[in-house]
Amino acid sequence: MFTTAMVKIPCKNLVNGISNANLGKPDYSLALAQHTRYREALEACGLEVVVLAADENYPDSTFIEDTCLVTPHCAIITNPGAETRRGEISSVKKAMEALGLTVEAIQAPGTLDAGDIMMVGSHFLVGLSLRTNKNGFEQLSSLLRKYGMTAAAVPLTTVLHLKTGISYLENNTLLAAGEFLNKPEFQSFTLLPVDEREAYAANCVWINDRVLVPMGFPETKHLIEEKGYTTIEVDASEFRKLDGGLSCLSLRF
Ligand code: CIR
Repeated sequence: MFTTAMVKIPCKNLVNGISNANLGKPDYSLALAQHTRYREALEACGLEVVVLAADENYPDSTFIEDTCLVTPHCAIITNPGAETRRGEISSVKKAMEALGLTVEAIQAPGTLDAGDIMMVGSHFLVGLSLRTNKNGFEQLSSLLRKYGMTAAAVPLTTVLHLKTGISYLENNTLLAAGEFLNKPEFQSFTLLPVDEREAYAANCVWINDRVLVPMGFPETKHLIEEKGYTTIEVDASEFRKLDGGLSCLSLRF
């Protein structure tokens, strides 16, 4: 069960965030409204939401998930793979310390985006991507070991982050698209295959037996509901324009 979420308000400079989506620039007012609705959805799942102020120095900083992995034993501040995002970590570190969490950190030359990390109980699957390197994975792995947790690496080929293409819905159930459907690492899970046309919806968020699903992907929503979950649709169109999904917009712990 999660009790808390942390989000960071999108800054106006969001429109200049990193993007390979080719979907045009986000509309800032719409992004703000969608972010508010996202916060309300987190609250509807019973979470207390800690809100960090917008920071114009970091266009991508609303994608707070990448900056920290929060485990039941400690918070691990990452070293984001994109240079323009490295400075995002200081406000998150402060906020984690203010909550009284034990804080660890990944150091250069290791790089790690926590969008590459999927938690399955006390085991963490970590995508090796353009953002997360082997050194970052090894540092993470040894930090997790120190607290009695484990990690395994999953080399990625087509997606930005591991959780771009896969979401753990607890109960040994994985929502998966594309390259993840055939990866040996995932064959022991019950796989819910996301249709290629709805690949964006492979990034959903399980919170206390509810699942946040991006708006506009009816087949995936149906697939999840058929398994007995209650879904909450949240429009993420403006964040999608920057390659961001629903999970990227919060830390949940
Ligand atoms: C980036 O390229 O870093 C941002 N525009 C999007 C980050 C999305 N985060 C995530 O998938 N965890």
